[in-house]
Amino acid sequence: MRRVVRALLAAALGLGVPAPAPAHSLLLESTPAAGSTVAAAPSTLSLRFNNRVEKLLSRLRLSTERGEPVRLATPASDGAADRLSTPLPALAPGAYRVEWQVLSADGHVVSGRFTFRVAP
Ligand SMILES: [Cu+2]
Repeated sequence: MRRVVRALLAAALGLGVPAPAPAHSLLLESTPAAGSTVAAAPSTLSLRFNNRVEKLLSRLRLSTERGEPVRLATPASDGAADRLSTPLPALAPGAYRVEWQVLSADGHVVSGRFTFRVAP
């Protein structure tokens, strides 16, 4: 009896385990870099991933340290397949938060966030 319960439990848990995903997107680097302070306001926000991302189904969001959204253009659909880039408006000195969400080549949605600072 107990063995049956254990087997059922294992089967139920097994359903929740995702298949191995070698093509899962990871953020490798960005400009500005995560946690960095840049001396001059950057003109472009660029994120590089470990593989191709579906740009039309990916999102970049930027907000100030007070949580006010900074309006961004749609990430460029040209350029390298593993990059998301968008031109930035003139950023005042202060801290900014980048939130990204991408659809990986393997179909998984991956998201993350980081901050950078524009020096006064
Ligand atoms: Cu994945």
